[in-house]
Amino acid sequence: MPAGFQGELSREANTSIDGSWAGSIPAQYGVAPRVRVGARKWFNLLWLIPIGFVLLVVGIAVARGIRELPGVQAFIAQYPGTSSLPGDAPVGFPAWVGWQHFLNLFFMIFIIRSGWQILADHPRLYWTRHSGPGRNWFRMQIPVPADPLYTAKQDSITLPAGVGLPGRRHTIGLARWWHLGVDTLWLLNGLVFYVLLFSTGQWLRLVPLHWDVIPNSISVALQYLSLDWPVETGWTNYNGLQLIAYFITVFIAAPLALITGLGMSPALSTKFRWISSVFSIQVARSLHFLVMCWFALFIIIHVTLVLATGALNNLNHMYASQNTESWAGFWIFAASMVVVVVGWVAATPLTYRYPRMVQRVGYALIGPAQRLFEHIDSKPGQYTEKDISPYFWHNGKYPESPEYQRLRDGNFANYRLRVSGLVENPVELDLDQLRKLPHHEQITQHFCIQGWSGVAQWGGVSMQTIVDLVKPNPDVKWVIFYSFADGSDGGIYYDAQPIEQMSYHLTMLAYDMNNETLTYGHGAPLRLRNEVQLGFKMVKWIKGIEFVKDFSEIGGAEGGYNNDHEFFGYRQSI
Ligand SMILES: Nc1nc2c(c(=O)[nH]1)N[C@H]1C(S)=C(S)[C@@H](COP(=O)(O)O)O[C@H]1N2
Ligand SMILES: [Mo]
Repeated sequence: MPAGFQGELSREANTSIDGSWAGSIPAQYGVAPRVRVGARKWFNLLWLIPIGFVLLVVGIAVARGIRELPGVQAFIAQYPGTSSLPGDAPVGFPAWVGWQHFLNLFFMIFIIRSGWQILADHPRLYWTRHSGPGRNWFRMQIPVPADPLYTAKQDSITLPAGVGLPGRRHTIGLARWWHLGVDTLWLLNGLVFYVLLFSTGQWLRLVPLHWDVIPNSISVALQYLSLDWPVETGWTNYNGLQLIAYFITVFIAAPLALITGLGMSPALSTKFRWISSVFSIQVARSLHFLVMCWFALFIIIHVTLVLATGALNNLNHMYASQNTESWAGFWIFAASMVVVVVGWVAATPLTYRYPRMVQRVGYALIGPAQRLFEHIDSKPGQYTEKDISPYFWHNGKYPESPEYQRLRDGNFANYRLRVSGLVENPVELDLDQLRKLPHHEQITQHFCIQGWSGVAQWGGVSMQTIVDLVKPNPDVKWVIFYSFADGSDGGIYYDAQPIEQMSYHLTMLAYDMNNETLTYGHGAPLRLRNEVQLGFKMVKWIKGIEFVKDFSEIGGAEGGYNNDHEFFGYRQSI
């Protein structure tokens, strides 16, 4: 049994979620979503509701008026709404379309709700990787307070009950298991859809094949707006507007959701440098949000029109694979809605009651991809000094122990980093000794699980140097980093890192940041950097390092404080 800091750990791992969640973090509701116009004016998006209503009324009046014009009537007669289809295009909807349509909508509910929860953990969007105050173009939170030690965790907000998944403030860990787990199912469903679409010829009905789709869709828009609706031919041939909307949804929005999602992975961004330099995590995140807006808008308009333009017939198409006016499709649709509502209502209480189960299922689905990306060992050099962010968020719980306070008061002259465990040569190093070891420097980007980012220059010692110094036994699999600071539920903060990653080019202990001594807020005197992982794995205020076989005896046995207590996972390359 390696000697270490285990007595200072909380031995607990949360198994349910209640009022004591995340250090009894109180609810905090933020502000209604707003978008920046110009340099400092903010537009409250709730205004879109009345504005949209007025625009709709005006649009209807205008459309009704101009439909009287002979030129417009001639235009509509020439372009009634549909382009002609090739003779061999299939007619009607096979049953698989109905199944896929249902699964798609069922999965989307959990994906969108958990996506909102993830956004609520850092309720701001940016177009630049320097996600500092004043740089956001969208926010659901007040401007960043002046307090220099304000943390991103303090900035997180609560969503109204039933909206976010799971719902409570700062439940991003579990929201991510929902989001990433159901995403894999949604992508699989989408893959099957693509394969069937192209192997059955159904794609002919979903891809615009003639330019006349443009005048046709203008004509259809006019017809819808004037409330004198186009003839429904959905069973055989979508009208121009349907065609464009479905095409964008299936062939542009869905792939973009995947690509922008991957664009937020720390591991991938160190590998695909060119693309991540141009399209930073924040561009990916903003676009990911806009894709969600497209889906939400599409769902609202699609459902409205399905129900308003011959509901029974439309529901028969999708739910009963028949082109009739019977009630068959309606009843299947109604039953499917019961499933949707039960799923919607049950998801939150289920998550609070069985969070580890939600995590296990989520990890079973997305874990293979996360483990795959962890093999990416990138070299330094992606960023230069001019890329350093002027503002770097603080996060986590600051150290309060008298032990730390004494060391800090003495300018860390009495600080000793204790490196122990299953090693040939355990060492204790003071800061002078650390500074005498071969110097390692890197300029890298930080990816917090909450979604903010920043570039900084880190100076210190490569972890490889420490490994060479202490010579771990061959059976060491994990390296535990212990902090002077407690976590939010008590017991010191710690994290387990895979031994392989200790030899990566971008894994280091930093004592300098941006050419100055590491500050208190950012982890003085020593913190970890491991750039294939999300920020929560990078322990600040390190007091000791221990090499072990496994982490089943350590803390709550989940491989890190944030996994013991907040379900963040123990390997997070995405
Ligand atoms: N000891 C300790 N280390 C910690 C945390 C913490 O709460 N306690 N938070 C982590 C999280 S979530 C992030 S994003 C980074 C933030 O580092 P920064 O404050 O330098 O930006 O530190 C990580 N290291
Ligand atoms: Mo974080």
